[in-house]
Amino acid sequence: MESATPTQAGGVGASWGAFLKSIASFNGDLSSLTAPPFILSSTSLTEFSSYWCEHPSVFAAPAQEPDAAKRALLVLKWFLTTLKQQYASRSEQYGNEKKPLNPFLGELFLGKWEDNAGTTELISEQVSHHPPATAYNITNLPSGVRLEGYNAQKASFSKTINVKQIGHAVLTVPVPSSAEPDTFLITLPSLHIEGLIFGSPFVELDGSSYITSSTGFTAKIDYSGKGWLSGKKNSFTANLYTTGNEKDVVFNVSGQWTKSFEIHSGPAKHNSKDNLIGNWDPSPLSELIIAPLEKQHPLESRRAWSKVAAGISKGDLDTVSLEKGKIENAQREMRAKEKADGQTWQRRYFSALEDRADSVLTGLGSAVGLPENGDADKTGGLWRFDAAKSEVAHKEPSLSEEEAGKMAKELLGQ
Ligand code: HC3
Repeated sequence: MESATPTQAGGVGASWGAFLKSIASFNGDLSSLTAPPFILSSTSLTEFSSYWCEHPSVFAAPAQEPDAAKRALLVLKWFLTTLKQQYASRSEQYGNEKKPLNPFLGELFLGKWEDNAGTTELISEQVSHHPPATAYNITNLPSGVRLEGYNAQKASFSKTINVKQIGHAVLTVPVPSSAEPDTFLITLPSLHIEGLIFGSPFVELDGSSYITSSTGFTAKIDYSGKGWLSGKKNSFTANLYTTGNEKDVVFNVSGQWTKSFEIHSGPAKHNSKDNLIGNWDPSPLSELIIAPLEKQHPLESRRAWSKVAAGISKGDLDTVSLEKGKIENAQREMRAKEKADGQTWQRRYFSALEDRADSVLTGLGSAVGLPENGDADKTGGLWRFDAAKSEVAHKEPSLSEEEAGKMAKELLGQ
């Protein structure tokens, strides 16, 4: 993969310098960031939801565990194994994190994994455009383990781009021989971009994030990077304790989220070979299966952005801006039409909880510092998977070519 070094040919050095100047004064909305052409990615942010489940058997494993503390540990382990994919997979070797495509409202990314964990389904939908927010639902069918969530980003500039993630995820785990599932509320880590000045951007996580369970366990994960004098990049330490009592550490996990980590029982101060109970070394990923372009719904990400993506991969910037412009204009016109008709865009798989309390946030939010409204004001709503809508979408006959063409013209200008 190419590296975004400022020494690349074609006056890239100059445009990188201009980019660095422009980010020093941007307004916090990452979608408004104008990046130089060589740093544009042809992957939309709706695709990033798949990073949550590239090891489906690790995702499903907690459903086999009858003990609540060990189940919470398996959930923590799964969460930690997703970090490499989420934050480092796009720039593993050289530091070439690019600017993803800004999803349009209603954009979909659908897929499934088929492996020794059975079938795991992914639904990702852009549920809000201003502010931009993506919602997702992932279900492992045999175990019934299900993750749903939504996220948005708020950026600021201080030495580099700092990104606060807004939103959360909820993991529901059926419990062996119990009618009540275990519910886990998950917060999202903050991140910043490193290597910006050298033209080789990559993500480093910072601060802390949390996972709290309905059975009374909380994990706090502290992230740190390579300092000037000490430390390894992508490091973390995590403590799993009984909720409300941070000193009562049942398990601790430490290592590098891009490499490997070790799990010990009890607090870290007692770590030795004797209380080492497990470890993780990155293992092969399960491949996400997505429909071929011609079988996809017109709003599915890869189909909708295919002309833009082709332009990006050929370095044909005229095509990129022409095709992007078509989508943006069609979307603008659609929103104006909806406004004139007093209508709103109907999300296909998710609904915003209007004036209704969300039981997960009400019950568990305070343990991890999440407000009961799920930051709905910053994400266009408190989004939850809508099983009834999903059933309708599943039963809908696929669109004829003519219908698909009409929809693509109307919504995407194509
Ligand atoms: C900040 C980010 C866009 C958002 C990405 C998120 C937070 C999206 C949700 C996923 O679950 C996790 C995730 C991982 C990476 C985050 C991206 C890293 C860089 C990108 C910026 C918009 C790009 C900035 C441009 C440049 C050239 C400096 O890299």
